[in-house]
Amino acid sequence: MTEQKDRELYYWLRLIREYEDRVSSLDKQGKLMGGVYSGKGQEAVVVGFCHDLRWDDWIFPLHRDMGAFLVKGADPNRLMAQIFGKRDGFSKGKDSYLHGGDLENGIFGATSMLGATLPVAAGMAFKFKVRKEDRVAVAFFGEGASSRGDVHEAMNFAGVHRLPVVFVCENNFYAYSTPNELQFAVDNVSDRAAGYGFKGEVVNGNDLHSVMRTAQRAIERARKGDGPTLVECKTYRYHGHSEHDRADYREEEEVITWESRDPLALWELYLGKKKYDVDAIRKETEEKVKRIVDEAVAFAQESPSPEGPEAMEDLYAMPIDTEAV
Ligand SMILES: Cc1ncc(C[n+]2csc(CCOP(=O)(O)OP(=O)(O)O)c2C)c(N)n1
Repeated sequence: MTEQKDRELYYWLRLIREYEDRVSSLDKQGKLMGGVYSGKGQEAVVVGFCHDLRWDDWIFPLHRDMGAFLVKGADPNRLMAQIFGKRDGFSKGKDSYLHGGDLENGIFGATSMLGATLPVAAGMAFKFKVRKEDRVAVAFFGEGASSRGDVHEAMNFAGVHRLPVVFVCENNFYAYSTPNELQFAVDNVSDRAAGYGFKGEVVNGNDLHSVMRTAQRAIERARKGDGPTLVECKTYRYHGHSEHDRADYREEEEVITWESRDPLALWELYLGKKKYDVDAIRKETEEKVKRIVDEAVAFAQESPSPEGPEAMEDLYAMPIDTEAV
């Protein structure tokens, strides 16, 4: 990898970390609208899968994937306005962060109904195939969502039609408080891929190199018409399910063990082995991401709140004018 790319990937990891930390602290100050589901600890998954996508590919993030928005090209200012529930956000202040997609950048909003975006991703991939476009859909979901029926339906449909879609399971070992052993009876969620007729892979989701290698293979496979892949990334969320969850269903030793496999620390170790001046890179990057997040917060705070009547706007698609078609 070139030095430029090494640094760029570090920048994305750091930006997401800074953004997540700031959002958590703003939430504690009661300044935000809706729940906050921190993805701190899972940054390498979204960087690995979104970094090398094309602008015209689509992603379907899960509720914890704020970082995926940033890497896929969402404007940090508008994203923060979305999180504040302001008019400059993607859904113009009508909804919390969670449900606002950035359609101009190929980002579909998450749904409260877990797993419900996977059939949409399969549908999008079906459209790419019908139109003979070499575009790819990447659908993220948690291991908890993997127990849902529509996740099965989406994967089965994608397998039958060999659709250009990558299913990315972020297995952070707990669905709220439900541990893996009460969630599924197979060893790995990715084992299920065999039942749909495509490849399943397990990857260390905290190791950006492994994630990127696997992501590139899966995306390439989809792009050249060789069908879907199910990739399971084993990772860990540092915070509770949401900011109000103290997560005392987890042992402290377990949390510490995972924190010692931090994706950013691992990447710094790699940068050091390449003989770069890690302290200087960290300082420079931290300053840069702090500036970006400061600006995003200022922008969101200054953005107006929507007026009451605006609640009635943008609710329905305009009917097609059949005369004009
Ligand atoms: C169909 C459905 N069931 C339950 C919930 C409540 N719920 C919201 S998030 C969550 C945990 C999800 O776990 P997972 O899919 O593993 O993703 P994670 O939060 O761990 O990233 C639950 C149970 C929901 N939103 N939708």
